[in-house]
Amino acid sequence: MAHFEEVSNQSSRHPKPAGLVLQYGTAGFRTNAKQLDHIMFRMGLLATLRSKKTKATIGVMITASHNPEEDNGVKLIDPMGEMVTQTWEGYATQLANAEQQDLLTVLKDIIDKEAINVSQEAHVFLGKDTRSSSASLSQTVLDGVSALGGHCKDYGLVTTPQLHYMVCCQNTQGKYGDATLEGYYSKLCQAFIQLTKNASNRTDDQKHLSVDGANGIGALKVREMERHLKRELKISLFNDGTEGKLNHQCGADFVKVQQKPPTGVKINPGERCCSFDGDADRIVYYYTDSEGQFHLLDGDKIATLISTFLKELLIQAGLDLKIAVVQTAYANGSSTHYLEDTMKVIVRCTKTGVKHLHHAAQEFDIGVYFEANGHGTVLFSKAAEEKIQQLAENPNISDGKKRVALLLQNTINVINQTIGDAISDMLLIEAILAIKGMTVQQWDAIYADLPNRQLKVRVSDRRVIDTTDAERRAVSPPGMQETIDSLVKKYRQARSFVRPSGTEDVVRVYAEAETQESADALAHEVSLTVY
Ligand code: NG1
Ligand code: ZN
Repeated sequence: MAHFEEVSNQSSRHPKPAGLVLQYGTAGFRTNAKQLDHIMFRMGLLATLRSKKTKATIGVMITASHNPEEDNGVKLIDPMGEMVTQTWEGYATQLANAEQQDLLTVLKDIIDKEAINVSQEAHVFLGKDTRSSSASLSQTVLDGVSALGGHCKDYGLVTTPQLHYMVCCQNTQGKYGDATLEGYYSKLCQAFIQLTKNASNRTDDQKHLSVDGANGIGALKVREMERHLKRELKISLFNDGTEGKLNHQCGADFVKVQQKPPTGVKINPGERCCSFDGDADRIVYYYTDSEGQFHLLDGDKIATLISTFLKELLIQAGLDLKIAVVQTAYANGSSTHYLEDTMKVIVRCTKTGVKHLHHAAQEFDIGVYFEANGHGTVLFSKAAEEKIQQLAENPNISDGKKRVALLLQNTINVINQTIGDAISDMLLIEAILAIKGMTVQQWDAIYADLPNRQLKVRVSDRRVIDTTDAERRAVSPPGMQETIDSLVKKYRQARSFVRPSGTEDVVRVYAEAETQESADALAHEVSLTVY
């Protein structure tokens, strides 16, 4: 077949280093950028096949998120803007690891297994972050797409969630919005401005927010968006990439893991600040108090704020919709208690990785999902959106209920439901704080986090650790969980678990306890049991 000759010719320009084995992990392929050229070519091929199979547009995003600038990565986006399915993650790994001479065989195997009509048209949307390696790697994806006769629209520099959004808009024929950056900014910002009309007398201080752009793509996109905000949100942007290094001593991951403010941000006591990560799909908030003490408001606090707001609106609207919060093992124990015992919302715990949270959230009318690190969004079922629309259009309801229905509609519109999105989450949080007339301190005071610590341990083979119960318990190596259990018993309000990372060659240790000293000591002791 003509295409295969072209694939064969082109692939010799993007050879695989013999013996190199990489795996499509939680966030796609991710490693040092120098090892990724052949991967990009092959993911261009695979995205084209996925498009032929689904008869829809598929996304390819080049980023390594919060990892260092020297790394890069790639992930595929399925038609509705969600992560690619598990079977295709498997194909991605097979294709990535095929030695040069076996590439066509593996490709044909996928085509046969999936009964793909190779002459079907294919469309791919491509995006990249600001890493220095991203430009040439994205050219290589283009080579892969064209080798199989696919069409590629290159969006250039975009955040990961922006590309997810474009793919969803394209495949829903514009029902979700226009598949353009202008369309994205105007949908989100118009909804934000409508929401803030429900906030009375906002002062300039309340409209002001400091944003740490992690020296990445999020900073560029915040700048692009600003004029759409019509001064309803005044952003002081720090770490905008003009001086500092991507993710270095800054960004959401740094702030969350180190539990301290990023460098490069001017923080005035009491003022709201937030940090994005390197591809702007995560956000965390924080402030320092008058004593200089740092306060972090992570994904758990964000999920609590959003679910409280939505639950109140549903009660006011008289809508009987089932709302749930989806978390992972990293969720602070205090947040889970607060949500279950005080808020009385359903809480689910899934494995780490947004695809797991996303799927669990889809089971409810409204599913709020957040990883503690600030990656998350809210999903509304079709039925929930319809009920809200019917209420908004009902001529017989009171003005009060009408206002609540419109609030819910604008809340839906400010949210990027395809994936966690720092920009969209920021607008939603800012709108909620404005509407509730709430300061960051009042938000923080909803519940007190249990002190916690996260550590990384380098081991020779992290795969020897196998877990169960949403990664909260280790089933191998034998005896390890029993040791962890006995260590946990030494401390009050303590919890700890270990799991192999899906994105780095490390084992992660998490511990929480009544005091920071206990959490630190427990994390340290548990890390010594990992070998
Ligand atoms: P791993 O490396 O599997 O722990 C990390 C994050 C995930 C998720 C992915 C993808 C933690 C503890 N883990 O996964 O939540 O965001 O990266 O970026 O934050
Ligand atoms: Zn990210």
